[in-house]
Amino acid sequence: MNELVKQSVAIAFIGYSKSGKSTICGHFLYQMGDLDEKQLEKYELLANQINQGSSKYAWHFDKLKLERERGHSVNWNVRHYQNDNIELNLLDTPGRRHYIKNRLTALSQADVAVLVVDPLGYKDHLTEGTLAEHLLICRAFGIEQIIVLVNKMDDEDVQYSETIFCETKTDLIKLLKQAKYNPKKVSIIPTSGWEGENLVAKTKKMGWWKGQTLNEKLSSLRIKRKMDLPLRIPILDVYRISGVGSVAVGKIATGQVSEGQQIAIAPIGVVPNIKTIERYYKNYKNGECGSLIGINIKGVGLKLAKKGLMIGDPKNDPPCQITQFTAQITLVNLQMRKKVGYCPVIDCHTSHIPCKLFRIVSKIDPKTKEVIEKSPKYLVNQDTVVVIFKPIVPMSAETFYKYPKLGRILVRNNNIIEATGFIISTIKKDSDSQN
Ligand SMILES: Nc1nc2c(ncn2[C@@H]2O[C@H](COP(=O)(O)OP(=O)(O)OP(=O)(O)O)[C@@H](O)[C@H]2O)c(=O)[nH]1
Ligand SMILES: [Mg+2]
Repeated sequence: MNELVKQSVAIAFIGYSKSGKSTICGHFLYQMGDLDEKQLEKYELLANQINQGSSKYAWHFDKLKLERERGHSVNWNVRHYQNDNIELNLLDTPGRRHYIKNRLTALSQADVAVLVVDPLGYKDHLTEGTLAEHLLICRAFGIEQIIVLVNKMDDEDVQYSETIFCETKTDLIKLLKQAKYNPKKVSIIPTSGWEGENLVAKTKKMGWWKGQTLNEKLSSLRIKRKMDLPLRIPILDVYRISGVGSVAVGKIATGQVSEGQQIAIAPIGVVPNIKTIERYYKNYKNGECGSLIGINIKGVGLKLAKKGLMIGDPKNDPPCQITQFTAQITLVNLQMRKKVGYCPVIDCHTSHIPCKLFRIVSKIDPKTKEVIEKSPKYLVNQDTVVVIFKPIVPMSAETFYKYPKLGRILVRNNNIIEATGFIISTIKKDSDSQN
C-alpha cells in the first residue's frame, strides 16, 4: 500500500504587514497541540524581555533574531500539521514589500492562499493597492482557492461587531471581484488571532457568526492535481545537516520520487542519487505530487544545491538550462514604457532570475490572441504582449502548456510587479530546438 495516503495541501498566509498572519499561524498550531504550553511560556518570557510580548504566538514562525527584535517576519516559514484526513503545510509570509521576494517564493508553492486583513487597517491598503497586488500575485501563480480572514475582531474599536465585519466584507467582495475571484467561492471568516477566536473552536464571542472556523475550512480543502506528468521539484531551500549532508526541501510539483532514485538538478546539470526522503523528521520510501519533502542528496554540496533549482528525472523529460524563453505577459503596473534591454527579475517557481528583454514580438488581444501590432517598439502599461527574454544567469524553466504551475511568471522591477504572464516556449542550452 502507498505510504502517503493523506492529501497534502500548502497554504500561504498573505496580507499586509501587522495584519496578524504569524500570530494566527502560531495560535492556530497552539490550539492544535503543535505548540505546547511550556514552549509558549518560554516565547512569552523571552519576548517580554525585548518588549515584544505581543509577538509570542508569532515567534512559533518568526525564528530569526532580526524578526523577533523587530516584531515582523522577514523570511517565509513553514510548519506542518495533520489531522485524520489531511496534511497541511502552513506557509507564513512577510507582509513588508521589502521582503516581497520571500513572499513570492512561498506563494509560488501554495495551493491555497489565506488573505489576512484587519477591519481598522485594510482601507489604507485598498487605496494603496497593496491588497489588490496580493490577489494579483495569487492569480499570476494560478492559486484558485482564497480564504479571507477579517482578523483582530477583538480590537477595542471593533469589539467583535457584526456591523464592522459586514462593512469590511462588502469592501473585500468588491476587491475579490476586481481580481476576478468569485466571492461566492471565497470564505470570509471573522477571527482574532490574538484571542484565538474562530481558529479551531467556534467562537463564543461572535454569537452572530454561523459559518465555519478556519480549521473547518482548511480541513475541507481538496486540491485537484495532474498526476501523470514527469517529476519536477522546485527547490525551496537547502540545509546542511551534520552527519546527514545536504537536504533539499521542496514541494513535489509533478510526478513522484523514490528513495535511491537518480535525479537531475537543473540548471547545474548534476545527477545525484536520493539517499533518503523525509517529511517532518520521518523517513518515507516515496514522495508524491503535492507533498512537501526533504531530500538527502548524496554528494551535492551547499555551494551547488540552492534554492530556485529544479529537480527532475534524468530518464523522463529532465529539466534543463534554457538560454531564452518566449512569454505572453500583461503589463499591469508599468510607470514608464520600456524597450529592448529592460532587465527585470523574473519570478518563476522558486527562482528569481534577472532577465533581459531581447525582443518584443507582438502586441496581442489577450482574448482572441489576434496580433494587434507586430514588433512594437515599447512595452506600455495595460498592453498584452509576446516577448522574448534572455536570462542573464543560468535558469531552468518550463512552458505553461506542459507544466501549468511551473510556467507562470511575474515580472518584477524595483520590487514592484510590473507584469504577469506565462511561458510559451523555451530554447534549451546546447540545442536549437524550441519546447
Ligand atoms: N488585538 C489584536 N492584535 C493582534 C491580533 N493578531 C495579531 N495582533 C497583533 O498585531 C501585531 C502584528 O502581528 P503579526 O502576527 O506579527 O503580524 P504579521 O501579519 O505576521 O506581520 P508581518 O510579519 O510584518 O507581515 C502583533 O503585535 C500582534 O500581537 C488580533 O487578533 N488582535
Ligand atoms: Mg509575520
